[in-house]
Amino acid sequence: MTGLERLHARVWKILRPVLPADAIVMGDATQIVYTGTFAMPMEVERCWYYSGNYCALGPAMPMAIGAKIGAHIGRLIAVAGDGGIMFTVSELQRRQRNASRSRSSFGNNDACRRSWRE
Ligand SMILES: Cc1ncc(C[n+]2csc(CCOP(=O)(O)OP(=O)(O)O)c2C)c(N)n1
Repeated sequence: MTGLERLHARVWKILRPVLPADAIVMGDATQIVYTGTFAMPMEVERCWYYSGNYCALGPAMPMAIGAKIGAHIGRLIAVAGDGGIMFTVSELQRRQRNASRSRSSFGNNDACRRSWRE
């Protein structure tokens, strides 16, 4: 693992015991989620989601809100980078109104701004 992957793996290691086994993780196309695909131990089926097939930025927050409201999922987190969340940042307002018990984490590693500037 690279140094960054080790750091991300530590985050997942801290998160795992504080999340119920059936908690859902909605991941965006972001480095910490890529690491989570092999570093986050998921014991219950259909609890780990990320846009791996098309690698689209932005679906984590809308998917989390949809699961919370539509499927009444109990514990759920959305994990998105600072670039990915900007695709759906207005969804935060909807979350506040309709799904305020969900949690989200946005990692700002400045990589998007750097790549868009180059
Ligand atoms: C809709 C869409 N636009 C552009 C991309 C290309 N893309 C993939 S990852 C990425 C950067 C994501 O940055 P951030 O959310 O900050 O996550 P990081 O990987 O830096 O942790 C970009 C622009 C994409 N996958 N989907």
